[in-house]
Amino acid sequence: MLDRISIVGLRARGRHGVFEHERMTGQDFVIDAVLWLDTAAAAAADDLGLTADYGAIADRLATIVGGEPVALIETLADRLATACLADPAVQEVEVTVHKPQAPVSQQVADIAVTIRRRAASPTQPGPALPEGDEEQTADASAGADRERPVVLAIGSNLGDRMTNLQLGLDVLAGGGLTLRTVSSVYETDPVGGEGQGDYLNAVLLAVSALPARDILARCAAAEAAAGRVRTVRWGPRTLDVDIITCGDETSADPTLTLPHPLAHERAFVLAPWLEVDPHAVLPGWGPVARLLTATGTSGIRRRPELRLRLPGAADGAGTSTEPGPEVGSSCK
Ligand code: A4P
Ligand code: MG
Repeated sequence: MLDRISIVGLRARGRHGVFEHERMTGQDFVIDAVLWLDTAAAAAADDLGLTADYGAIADRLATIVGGEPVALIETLADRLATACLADPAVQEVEVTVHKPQAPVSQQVADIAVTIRRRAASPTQPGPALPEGDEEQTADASAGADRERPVVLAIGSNLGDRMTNLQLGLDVLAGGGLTLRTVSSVYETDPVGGEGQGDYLNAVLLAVSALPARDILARCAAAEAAAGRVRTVRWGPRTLDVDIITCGDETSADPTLTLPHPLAHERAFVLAPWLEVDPHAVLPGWGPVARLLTATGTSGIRRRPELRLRLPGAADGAGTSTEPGPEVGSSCK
């Protein structure tokens, strides 16, 4: 028998809908989310870390409502449910999206859609591993009981790129993955995939005792919350989250290759990583400073005026929205 935490009447402005005027002017959406989870351990220890942090979840929901517009409230509800399930304590969720100002010809008090979703496993939703990967999975989980440094790279080149990146941080944080440092944001020329727009990239330093595959599941949940749909390899995306390193773990599994197989040649990973860790070493490849000298930094522009906020950080530095014209300084 599970317990319930309810978030009721969260109001946020969004631009969701099929009509042009809905995209232009926006309207209020009201969200209810019921989270099913076991709160017994948290209650016994009186420890927030053992339950769902409803404040953090409410922040994520508001970010999604205010973020990339979608046509259907069904789609919005699905993204909100995914964000709730990214908290590993949450086993099941019911999300209601109210659209009281929906443009319908009859006079109505409210239009709402309610969906119910369950975590893929008792603890964490995540991508399924291919058949026959059990042995590899066991390897990837080795050492899971001790905390180790994790380096993540995030990138976006579709929609409101800063909102997508911030949402990525918000969904990734917590539940066993502690974000410690976020680099500056870099505007970068797209690598691979013709005819797509520039990316915003950043690197996150984190620590975690989670098995690498659980961290990958959190990456997938963050991508899903930002509305990522996998279409073209190396194609444009609202949010891409890659694990660059997970301690000194190595894996050749295509589902989770560690270190990331292309990190050594990607200036859009190396430059922000070097910024936050001048002594960084990419296992198997050597010092990041040397790798960056080899790749060079053309096509990489630091955007100091764009700032990402570590979830829970009390420094008051909010997410900067993207100003219109390009004003970023060149990266050496
Ligand atoms: N996967 C395996 N290892 C990892 C890992 N270490 N971290 C698997 C994350 N995922 C890993 O990724 C495909 C599969 O890789 C996943 O199912 C996961 O199980 P994807 O994100 O679905 O597909 P993708 O991103 O289109 O392909 P790929 O090969 O992962 O591309 P990348 O390496 O993510 O590169 N240019 C600029 N300037 N900035 C960018 O951020 N990003 C890309 C995407 C291309 N060009 C870019 C940028
Ligand atoms: Mg990727």
